[in-house]
Parts: sequence; C-alpha cells; structure tokens
Amino acid sequence: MKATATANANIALVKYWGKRDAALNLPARGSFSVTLAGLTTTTTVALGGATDALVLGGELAGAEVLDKALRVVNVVRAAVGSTDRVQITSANDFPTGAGLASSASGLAALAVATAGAFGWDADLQTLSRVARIGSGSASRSLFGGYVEWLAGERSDGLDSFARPVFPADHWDLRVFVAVVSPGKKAVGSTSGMTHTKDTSPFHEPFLATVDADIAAAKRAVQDRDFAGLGRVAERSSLRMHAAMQGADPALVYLGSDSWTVIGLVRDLQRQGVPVFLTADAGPNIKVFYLPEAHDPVRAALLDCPAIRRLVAARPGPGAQRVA
Ligand code: 2P0
Repeated sequence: MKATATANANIALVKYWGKRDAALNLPARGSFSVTLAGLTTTTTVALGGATDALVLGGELAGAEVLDKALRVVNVVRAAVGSTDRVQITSANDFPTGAGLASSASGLAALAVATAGAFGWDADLQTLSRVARIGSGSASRSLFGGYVEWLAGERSDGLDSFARPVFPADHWDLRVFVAVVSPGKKAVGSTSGMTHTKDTSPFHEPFLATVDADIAAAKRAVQDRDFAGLGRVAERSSLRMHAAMQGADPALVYLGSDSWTVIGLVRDLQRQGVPVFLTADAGPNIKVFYLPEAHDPVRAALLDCPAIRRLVAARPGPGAQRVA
C-alpha cells in the first residue's frame, strides 16, 4: 500500500530531441546516456485519499506536473485494475528545471514506487516503458551505468524501452555539472521538441546523425576511448542545439555564461586535459573528464565567474525500491 524508490538523473551522450508519437513519448531516434550517482530523486507513493496528489520538494505540485506523474500512475492502475488514489511525495537533492533532467530521475523513481505500492510485479524493462510515458529520458534512469534507449518501431510503443549496455563500474568517468543559472528553463523539453520538429529545417539532418553516433559512442565506451567519446558527445549536443536554434522563432537554451564555460573547456582541451562537454535543454554545461584530470578541471571551473555552483557526479546505479 506504500512504497519508496530512488532513481538518479542521467545525461545523454547522444541526444534525444524529437518524438514520433507525443502521446506515448515515442522518440524519433534512440539515445545513449550515462546514469549518475549523486543526483537523486526519492519518491514515496501511498495508496488512499479522495484525490491524487503530488508534493514535490515540500510544495503541492500544480496541474501540469501532476498530469505528467499521473501518466505513469494511470498505466500501473490499469495494469492491476485498481481505482485507488495516490499520495505522492517526491524530493530531489539537486536543483529542478535547470537542464539537470529532474524529470528523468523523478519519473523513473515514480514508476518503481507506484508499481511497489500497487503490488505490481513488473520487470525493469516494463518499468522503463512505463517511465517513458511520463518523460522520455526517464526510461533511461531505470538502469545504472551506460544505457541505450531504443526508439522502436511499433505504434503501441512496446518495443521502445531502455536497456543497460555497460555497468557503472565499466569506466570511471567523472562529470561536473557547471550550474550557470539555477532558474527554471523558459521552454520545456516537450514543447521545445515539437516546436523544433515543426519549424526547424535542421531537425531532420540532426536526426539523420543519431544512429551512427549511438554506434560510435557505444564503441568508444567499450574501448574506454575518451577522445572518441568526447567527439561524439560534443557533436551530438551541439548539433541538437543547432537544430533548436534553427527553429522559428529560434529556441536558444545556451546563454553567454554557457559559452564562457564552453570556451573554458576548449582551452583545457588545447592544453591536453582529458575533458569534454555536453549541454541539454538548459544553459548549464556538463563537463566530463577522466579521474586523473580532477584537480586541473576543478580548479579551472572554480575560477570561472560564470559558474555559480559545481555539482560533482560519476556513473551510478539505476532505480531501486528502498522501502
Ligand atoms: C536527452 N533531453 O536525451 C535530451 C537532450 C534534453 C536534451 O530528454 O518530453 O524530459 O518528457 O520526453 O525526456 C529532456 O526531455 O522530454 C531530454 P519528454 P524529456 O536527455
């Protein structure tokens, strides 16, 4: 009747930006990500009450956030044939809405906690599909380490779920999230993707690069080829931003502080420091590096006035039920 689950954020190394079906969150192409330790959502679902309710970070959530959560809850309710209402409490240990993919960890934790509360014995692949219906990137946070989300071909979405490719301990990559703006982003991912698809002449060309980039990224991770992975991850992210910026009106998530950090990473690369960057639907820059480069990367980022906060992370576990 009550269950608690945790899930971690993930960062895409090859980006998802476009849907073939918005109602079921079926992506136009696959994507490839790493699940992180240290960027965690903890969610409790209890059955009962007169109406469904969600308390997020101590505050009652509005209709839009609740509706997203109920997409997941309704799938579970239908699967077990229940009409019970749910009381959801959820908290992140990192800032929401700033390109740190809180919806990924949030809806992954929710899928596991809801299944637990309703006593639904679903496997991780099924829960990945259910989390996907809440938010696409959440499908990937079910699994730890290096993860691929399959686009699938079916219109019912039964073949679109994530699967683990390499475990977290396969390769000890490190990442700093360089927070330049902790505020909520102006345009959410869902509407941003639709707008890009509808108006950007660069969207189809971006999508055409994704399959080959996923194959190249998987090879680079398998071989622990840092320079190779960096090349793929940077081009995937910056081509995604090119597609967004080609929308009409343009969708611009990167600001002047973002570009300052991008320039800093470029300088470090020129000095031979093993480091690469990626950026999502927000202004913050994620800086990946090898453990031996920790001191110079940290010093350079701490010294940068554009950065307000550094959040350190590394590959970590998938979603799990904790109570
Ligand atoms: C990703 N992003 O692959 C891409 C890169 C942001 C930029 O997945 O509409 O919250 O709920 O499926 O998953 C963020 O979008 O969007 C995202 P919906 P989601 O990580």
